[in-house]
Order: sequence, then structure tokens, then C-alpha cells
Amino acid sequence: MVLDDLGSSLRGTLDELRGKSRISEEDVDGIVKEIQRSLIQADVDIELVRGLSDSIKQRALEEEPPAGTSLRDWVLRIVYEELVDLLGESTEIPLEEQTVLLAGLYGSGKTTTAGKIAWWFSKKGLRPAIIQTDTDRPGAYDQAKQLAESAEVDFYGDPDSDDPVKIAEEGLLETADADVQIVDTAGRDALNQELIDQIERIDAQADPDRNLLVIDAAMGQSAKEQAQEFEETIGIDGVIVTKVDGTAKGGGALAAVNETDSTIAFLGTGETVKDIERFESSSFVSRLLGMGDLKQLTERVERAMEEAQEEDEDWDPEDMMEGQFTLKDLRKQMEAMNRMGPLDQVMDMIPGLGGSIQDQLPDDAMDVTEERMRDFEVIMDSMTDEEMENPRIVGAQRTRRIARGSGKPEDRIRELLQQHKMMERTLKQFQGMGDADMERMMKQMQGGGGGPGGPGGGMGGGGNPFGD
Ligand SMILES: Nc1nc2c(ncn2[C@@H]2O[C@H](COP(=O)(O)OP(=O)(O)O)[C@@H](O)[C@H]2O)c(=O)[nH]1
Ligand SMILES: [Mg+2]
Repeated sequence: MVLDDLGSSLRGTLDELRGKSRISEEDVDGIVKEIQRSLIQADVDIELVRGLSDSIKQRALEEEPPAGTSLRDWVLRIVYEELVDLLGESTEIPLEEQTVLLAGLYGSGKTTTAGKIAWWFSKKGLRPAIIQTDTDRPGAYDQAKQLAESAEVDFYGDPDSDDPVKIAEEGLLETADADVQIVDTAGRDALNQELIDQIERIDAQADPDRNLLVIDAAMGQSAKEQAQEFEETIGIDGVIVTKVDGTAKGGGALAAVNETDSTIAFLGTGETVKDIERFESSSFVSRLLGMGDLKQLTERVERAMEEAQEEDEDWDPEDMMEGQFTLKDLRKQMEAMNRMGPLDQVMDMIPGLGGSIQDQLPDDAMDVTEERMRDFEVIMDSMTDEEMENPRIVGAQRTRRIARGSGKPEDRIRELLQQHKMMERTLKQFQGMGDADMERMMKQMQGGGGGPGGPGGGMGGGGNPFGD
């Protein structure tokens, strides 16, 4: 993920502050250097880096830590606040009728993003339409049409036309019933005059409420120049950073934000229309620093549960909360987990688990976990309905049969049964809890105060310095 390195290197540096009661200039220099190193590695503009580290240094030396706050938490808070400040508030996207124009270079992810934001708006209860004006790229029409289909939104394009401005004009009329009209545009390998002229004319024709610049997280320093050009031509109201699921460093995107005097609106986290997140600097920075992001996690869990339910109307998670927890429920949960995305991304969002635990795990530990989940799926395919409903009946003999049927070792089957038992127990505990207890537990988790399973206390160890 973007700036991935910052969290772990910073954690290491801040750990050196443990037990200290005063911060020396030397300490501050060390921390600031670590931050600079990570940011420069992530392709962040040097001017930005300098400004950021100056303010962190100044604040760390001049301000007094509030009573009862450990030095480590206090410095962390400063770093957090300055990073949030640098990234700014998320671009405002009102939920109302509007026209959105997507701009950006070839391959940056514009067309995919058109599908994604259409899906996003439709989930918010608005009716979106995608208008494809790219007449240069062969297949652009089909690609956009297909994305519109998977997002289940309206679409307009004309594969026979070579006049993008005319397509925009007709498309806006044809999709006038839609609440949100999303105009996708063509890109070029490099920013050239032709592209600039074209997008200027589309902009004039469509008169969008918002121009969003799509930037690939992998784009380095050149993002700055591109952003400047688009800003001068059509004006940019917000940035969408795509491919943050990759190994890209993302620093170029920060420069683009700075250059267009705008902020980030969305993050693209994958290739399907659902892989979009609203950018939120505070949760983004929390995740960056390994402090987890409960809000995103909750949203993902809710979405995944909803989808599981849509697919199987007989299955109701409420039943599970009230009565028995069967293997069928476990399977649904695993499917929901799969829908939430790669485990390591999900782990990043759990306070106390993000960063810290991943630093301690060997690189392939996540794969092992995912492999285990896949094994469980296969094993459950080999079980009878009766066994799924009542796993207690699975003894040695049945285990052997299931092992033969699934081609998985007996140990794996015992692991699955063990997992089921553990979750059943946990659920029983939840059932005895009222809402107030739940809330208290969530608060505790957010504080990360060495919460259950938070090995070695991640960033939050010692109370929540960010209580808001
Ligand atoms: N992993 C990943 N791939 C993406 C993302 N957004 C776009 N892509 C891929 O990037 C490639 C170019 O995207 P496209 O939307 O055609 O870019 P355009 O030329 O700007 O319209 C396609 O293969 C997309 O599937 C993302 O957020 N994550
Ligand atoms: Mg395209």
C-alpha cells in the first residue's frame, strides 16, 4: 500500500522513546529523518517532505505533552496530525444530481474508475450513467459498456463515432434521466496538445460540476507536471488515486494533490467496480501508521454480509446470533471474508493488528491463512448436510471419510472443527452481551490499549492518543 514502509519504520523509531520522559533534539532528529526517508522513498515531492518534517520537528520540540500522555503517543499524535493536514480533507462529493468528468493519462484507470464511482453512487441510492467519449482506444466502448453492466448502471457510447464532443453532447441528452452523469474521456501516452484540446472541448460541452483527475499510484514525480497541466486546462476539483492495492509508492499522487490545490476523493483498490473507497485522510493515515481503521472495516463487513444474504435468502445472520452456530454459518462467514478482500488488507484495518502483527509475521503467513481457508471450503464440500448442521457428530470415522473425499489431511479437518468450536464459544459470549457492553468493547478496541490479541501493543499501546 501507499507509503507502506512508513508505519513500520516509524514504529521502530518511536519505540526508542519508550520509558523516556523528555524528548531531546537528537530524538526528534532521528524520528524526522525516518519520516523523510520513507516519504522520499515513496516519491513524495522533496518540498513537501521538507515542509512536513519542519513542522513535526518544531512542534515536537516546542509543545509540551499533555499530562498523562506518554512521550511516544504524543509524538505519534503530532506525526498523525501533520500527515492528516498534508493530505487534507477528502474532496466533498455531495449526494445530488451532478455531472462528473474524469480526466487523466492513458492507462491511469479512468474507465475502470467510471464504473467504480457509478457503482458507488448507485449504492448511495442515486441513479448513475456512464458516458464513454473515448474514440481513440479500440475496445474502450466495450470496456465501459461491460463495466456499466457489472455496476448495473445506465450507459451511453457510440462505437461508430469519432467525435468525442458530439458523443458527450448526445450522451448527456440520452441519459438525462440519470442523477449522476459520469463522462469518461480518452487519454494519451503522454500529455499532448491534442488531448488537451479535446478534453477542453468536452469540458465546455458537458459543463461538469466536478472534474476529477485519475492518477495511478505508480506514477512518480511526473504526476506533478500532469496535474498542473490538467489544472490549467479544465481545473481539477479532486484526485482519484488508483491501484493503491499494488506495490506502488503513491508519492506522485500526493504531489498531484498539492499541485491542483485539491484533495483526494477516492482510492481505487482493485479491478472490479466494487474496489473503491472514499478517501478519508484520518483513516488513511491511521492505516498508514498501523493504527487500524475500524470504520472502513465495519463498512466492508456490512457490505459482505449483505451480499452473502442476497445470494442465499434462507440464510439469515440474525438466526446465527440467536441460536445455533453451524458449519454452514462458518462457511458463510468465510465467504464474507473472501468478499472483503485479501486478508492482509483486512488485517491492516484492525486496530492493534495492522502493521504490528504483520511486521512480526513471515511474509508468507498470510498466504498460509488463505490457503487454510480454501482447504476448509473443499473439506466442507465433502461433508453431508447433517454434518454441516451438527458438526459434533463428526468423529474419527467420519473424519477419515471426509479426508478421503476432500483429499485433505485429517489434521486439517480437525482444525476446521476446532475453528468452528472456537467461534461458537465466542458467539455465545456475544449473546450474553447487551448493546452497552458491545459499545464498550468497541471503544476498548479502538483505544488499542493492548486489546485482546494485540500482540506487543501496536501503535496504540498505552491508551488512545487520538480519541475524537
Ligand atoms: N489493481 C488495480 N488495477 C486497476 C485499478 N484501476 C484500474 N486498474 C487496471 O488498470 C488498467 C487500465 O485501466 P483503464 O480503466 O482501462 O484505464 P484508462 O486508460 O485510464 O481508462 C486496467 O487493466 C484496469 O483493470 C485499481 O485500482 N487496481
Ligand atoms: Mg479508458
